Order: sequence, then C-alpha cells, then structure tokens
Amino acid sequence: MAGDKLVLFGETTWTSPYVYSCFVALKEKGLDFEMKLLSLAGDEHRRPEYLDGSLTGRVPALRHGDFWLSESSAIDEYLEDAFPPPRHRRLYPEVHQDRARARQIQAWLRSDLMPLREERPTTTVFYGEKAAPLGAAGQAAAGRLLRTADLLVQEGATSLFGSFTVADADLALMLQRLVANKDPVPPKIRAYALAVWQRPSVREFVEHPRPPREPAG
Ligand SMILES: N[C@@H](CCC(=O)N[C@@H](CS)C(=O)NCC(=O)O)C(=O)O
Repeated sequence: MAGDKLVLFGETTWTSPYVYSCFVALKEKGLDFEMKLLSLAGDEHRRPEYLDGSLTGRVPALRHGDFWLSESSAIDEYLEDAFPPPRHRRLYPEVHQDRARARQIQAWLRSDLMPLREERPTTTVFYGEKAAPLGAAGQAAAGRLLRTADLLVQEGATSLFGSFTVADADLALMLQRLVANKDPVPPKIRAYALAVWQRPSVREFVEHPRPPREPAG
C-alpha cells in the first residue's frame, strides 16, 4: 500500500483552505504525489467518476492506489497513519492530549467563524483581493478567533505544540485572513502566523502560480 501512487485532487485557483491543509501535509511527509486540478466553476467535481471516488464531490480528495478519501482533516490523519513518524515527519503532536487538541483546533476551524470566512475569503490571502472593512458579524468572529489564538499561542512561539503540526498550518491560514488584510492582530499572534507562513511546505502552496482572477459578476 505504501508504494501505491498518491494523487491529491485540488482546484484550479489554489485558494481552497482544505486543499492547502492536505498539500502541506503531503509535503511535510516528503511524499511524491500528483496534483489533479478540478475546475469548480466548470463543475468538474460533479462528474460521476469524481463523485463516486470522493463520495462528497468536494475537494480535496486523496487517492492512494485504489483507496479514495475526502474531508481534509481525515486525509491529514490518514497520511499520519499511512506514513508514520519517525520515517516521515510528524503531522500531529506525539502526546495524546496535544494530539486531541490539534484535532479540536482543526475541527473548530472547519465548522465555525463563518462570517470571517465570508468577509475575508482566501482570495484576499492568495490573490491579494481587496476586502471591505469587517462588518459586525465579521468583527465578532475575528474577536473569537483572536481570543482563542491568544489562549493557544505562547509568547514568542512559532508553533502550538513545540514543533510544527498541521494544526499550525490551518490556524495560520485562518489568522492570515486578518493579517493579510491589515486587520488588527496582536503582535504575539501576528508573529506566530507570519512564522508559520514561512514554512517551506506552506510557501509552496502560497507561491504556486494561479490563473488570473476572473472579474466578479
Ligand atoms: N469539510 C470539507 C470541506 C471541503 C470544501 O468545502 N471544499 C470546497 C472547496 S474550498 C468545495 O469542494 N466546494 C465545491 C462544492 O461544495 O460544490 C474538507 O475539510 O475537506
């Protein structure tokens, strides 16, 4: 199984925070993999062969040999199990309570903070698109994110658990929605987000060429 080919299904604009998480995980593991890019605007993710494999019809999906898996955090965890440390770099903390915390952060970032995700879409991070000032709902979500990050991030820390984990990649991207838009972010949290943003696996995704942005409307 470990010798089987790995394919990550992403999308053509390279702006999906979920594809980002799995891309970073694969890079951290040092694995060879092929990227297959689907045009969401062209409904390529709704084709029967993709729906059958992914089950959800969403990106990302991972194909490992003939095994398919979707849902980004399930993919991250699968990669940790299929390509475990020490041979492959660790994606989750070793201590079980820290590991649970990392999974909690991943689940929370995927299920909450909707107004912030809407008012600060990842196109503002990856394409530098301009965003309007945060509205009341966006400000409230930003406040909750920053309050939580303040509890999680130690002064001067560049990772949550002493060394990089995939939860850092996910949290840093959520924080970048504020940092990249020059919204107020306390120095400790900003420094943490910027440090994670320098990680080579993260840089590879951030700097990947993107097609010109389609004009809205
Ligand atoms: N919970 C999923 C969310 C995946 C998701 O929402 N992907 C978006 C792209 S960012 C997608 O496929 N959208 C197309 C659609 O839902 O039709 C995960 O973590 O992988």
